[in-house]
Parts: sequence; C-alpha cells; structure tokens
Amino acid sequence: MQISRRQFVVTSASSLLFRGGHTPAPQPYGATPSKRQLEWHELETYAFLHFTVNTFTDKEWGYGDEDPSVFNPTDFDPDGIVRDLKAGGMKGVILTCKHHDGFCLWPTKTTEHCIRNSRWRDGKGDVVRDLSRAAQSAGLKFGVYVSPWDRSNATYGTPEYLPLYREQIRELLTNYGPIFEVWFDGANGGDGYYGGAREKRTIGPNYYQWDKTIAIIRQLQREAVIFGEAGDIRWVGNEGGIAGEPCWDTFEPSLARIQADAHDSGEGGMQLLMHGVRNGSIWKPAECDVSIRPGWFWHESQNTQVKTPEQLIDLYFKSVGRGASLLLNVPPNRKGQIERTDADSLLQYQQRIQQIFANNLAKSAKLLPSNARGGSRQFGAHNLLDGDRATYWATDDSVLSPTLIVDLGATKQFAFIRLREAIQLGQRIEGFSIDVWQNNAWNEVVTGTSIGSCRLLRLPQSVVTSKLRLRVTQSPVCTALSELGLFGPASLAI
Ligand code: FUL
Ligand code: CA
Repeated sequence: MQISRRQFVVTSASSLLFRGGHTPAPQPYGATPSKRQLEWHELETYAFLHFTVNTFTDKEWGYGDEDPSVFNPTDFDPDGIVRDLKAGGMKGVILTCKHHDGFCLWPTKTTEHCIRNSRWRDGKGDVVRDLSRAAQSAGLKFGVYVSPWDRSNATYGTPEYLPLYREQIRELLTNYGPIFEVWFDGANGGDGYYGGAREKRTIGPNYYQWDKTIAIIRQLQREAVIFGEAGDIRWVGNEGGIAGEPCWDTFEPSLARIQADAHDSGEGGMQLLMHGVRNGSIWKPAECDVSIRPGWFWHESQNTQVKTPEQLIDLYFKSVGRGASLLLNVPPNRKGQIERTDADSLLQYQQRIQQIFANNLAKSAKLLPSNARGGSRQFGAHNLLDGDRATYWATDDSVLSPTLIVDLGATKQFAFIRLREAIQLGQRIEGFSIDVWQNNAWNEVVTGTSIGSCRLLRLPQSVVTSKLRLRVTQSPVCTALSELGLFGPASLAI
C-alpha cells in the first residue's frame, strides 16, 4: 500500500506523540492529597472574619452570659467587607458563625443565644446569609468556624450537647450554599456561664466523637475541607502565621490530638505541627492562621497596631512560600466593616505581591534537563512553564538527582524563585540547590528542603545572570516538578 507524503507526516507525528503517551507516569510516593485537598492547595490565601458579641464587649473570649442585644453593627456592609478582602488577594472567607461564647450569627433553632435576640435589624438579620451571598457573588469561597466549646450552653460537657452542636453544623451546611472549609478550633473546656451554672467544665479527649460530626459534613458538603484534629488540614502550631522549614504535607493520625492540646504539649508538639512528619501515613497539610492585629476580634485600642504591608509580605513568604496556606484574620469593626487601616495595609500588600509575581522571567527560557522521563514530551521540562499544576517535568525512575539548566538567553535580574511539585504524586523532593552562572562558574545562591505545592525562595539580594541551574540533591524517588518561576529584583518587595 502506498501512503502519501501528507499521510506519512501525520502518521509519524502521531506515533511520536503515541510513544510519549506510552511512557508510564511515575508511581505516586507515599501519601497523596484527596481531590478536595488538591483544590484547597490552589487557594493559598484566604481570610478569617472574627466578628460577634466580642466586637461590642471588647473581649477576646466572651463568657457566654452577654446580653444578645449587644450585637448591633451600625452599618453592616457585607459587599464592602468582601470587596476589601478580594482586593487583598483573598480567595475565600471563613466567618466565626459561633465563637466560644456560643452566640450564633444566624437565626438558629438550637439556642436563644443568637442574632434573633439582638437589636440588629429587630432580630430579623442573618450575618451568615449576607456574608455567604456577598462572597459568592464576588467569586470568593465561603467557610464556617463553629466553636465546639460553647460557654453559654447549659448542656455543654454532657452527651446532650452533641446532637445540638451537630444540628448547628447541619443548619450551616444546609442553608448557606457551598462551603469550602469547616473550622474547629482547639480551645476546649474551662469556665463559662453554661446556662447560669457559672462553673468550670472539663471534657475528656473523646468527648466530641468527631467521626460522627465528620460523617455529617461529608454527607452535606463533600468538597469541604475540615480543619481540626480529625480533619483534612492541620494547624501549623503557632498563631504567628509561620510554617516550618521544612514543612511536610504529611502527618500521622496518631498525633492528631496534639492539634487540640498543642498549647499543653509544649515546644515538641508545636514543632511537629510546624514541620509535619516526613513519610507520615496521611496527607494533612498546614494552615497558618494569624491576625492582622494583635487580637482576633476588633478592638479600638488596637487600631494603631495593624500589621504593615511589609509584615504581611513576610508572612506570605513564610506560609504560602513553604507550601502551607495563609489564613489571615481581618476583623470587622462595630460598624460591621473592615477598618480602613486594615483594608489599606491589605491592599498595599497585595499590590506588591502582584508586582513581584506579574512577570515570570523564565517564561521564554531554554530549559535543559539532565533527563526527561522516557525521552517523552509528555514529561518534558517545557511543562514547568505552562502555568498548569497538573502537567510536570519528570525523570526516569532511576534518576533521583537530576539537574535543570535554565538558559535565559540574556542577562536578567531576579530575587524570587517559585517551585511547585506535582503533589498529585506525593511530596518527593527532600533537598535542592540553585546555582547561578557568574564569572564563568556556577555559584550556589540558595538551598532548600521540602517543595510541595509551592516553594518560594527569596534571595537576600537580586542576582544578575543569564543562566541558572536547579539541582535536586536529595530524593527517595524520581523528580516530578510542575512549575518554575523567576521573578523580579528584590526592590519589588520593599
Ligand atoms: C483559637 C481561639 O481560642 C481564638 O479565640 C481564635 O478564634 C483562634 C483562631 O482560635 O482556638
Ligand atoms: Ca506545569
């Protein structure tokens, strides 16, 4: 049979692709993220809104005996709040629907300690409804903080409380659209009002029977990640917004209690949460919660202590830049709005972040890897520059320490490097170095450990070079890196 030249070209081109398609992908290494965790990793920064009776009583922890009528924002502006958060780069917002005082920001059927008995809108308002709608129409995800510790409820500490608590969660997960995260804080038990008993109540380690609550969440909001001792993501072990170096995404379920008891389990517990457990049996990445102010709730006295854009940039590099997420608290004031100082700082921080990452200086670089898996285009180094986290450069199984030369074609000046691993295949790399070509030699400028979904390196000063080299120095398995970025001079962050 004769084949035309055209047919020949088509056949040979597709057989090349075919060959690529037949190179098997690397085997996943260790624990890997679930679909909901993979989506969560892409958010990177989202906001906390601490807002409740405490905003009006000037407290951090309400006792549970406050008169519900005190909750009365004078000019609540959910769209304005969401606009400020969005301008600050936040991809979602988690509201304290119920804090430890037990006051519910929605008209729950489970307790009278709720918004129905406030002066605000004659008791007809619903903060959860208004904020969830505002978030949704601005394209932000919405999440709920529902404190298990309830200092107002008479039944707290007894088995009777649990169905009531689960009913609160059920209401929140049923009536307010899609929920991306459910947040359970670890502060538990102690003194409180407890329906008038005014006493101290302690609870045992298995009091909450989290498995039952989690089953309800999975049934009602399959996509939601759960923050908490038995959840999908872990506390980073400090409230300063700082992940460890390294920060592994993996953890051990047997250590889950540390999350609830971290303050008691001392430095060792905090370190475990900050660093994670290399080769741990579950994927449980870290979330860094921190407030833009000293307290979690708005206090007029703290209006002069708002974190600066520089401080926020630093936190971004120490959280998102180490593969964790940044959950930044920006508490509404008594008007029911973000304070201007906070909104301005957030906006300036985000403008700088945008400037830093606007232009990937490597985007038209020539990439020369020491190895590409099966010689296949499917796993070629060009996958590092396509902006797609799903596609990646991989090496043959036997190549554990590859190098990649990035030839920029001309001299460029940069101070920031971004790397992403193909985490759908687990967290693989344990050590890497970056060299730059200067004075006819490779000079090492930075080394790192874990990479994960995002690793940002901030060089102490800008380097000027036309060529750099990435070396994977330590890995139990072959490399699978999905993205590489090089960004602008150090002055962009100042
Ligand atoms: C802690 C709480 O005790 C604080 O008030 C705050 O809500 C923080 C984010 O979580 O567990
Ligand atoms: Ca890619």
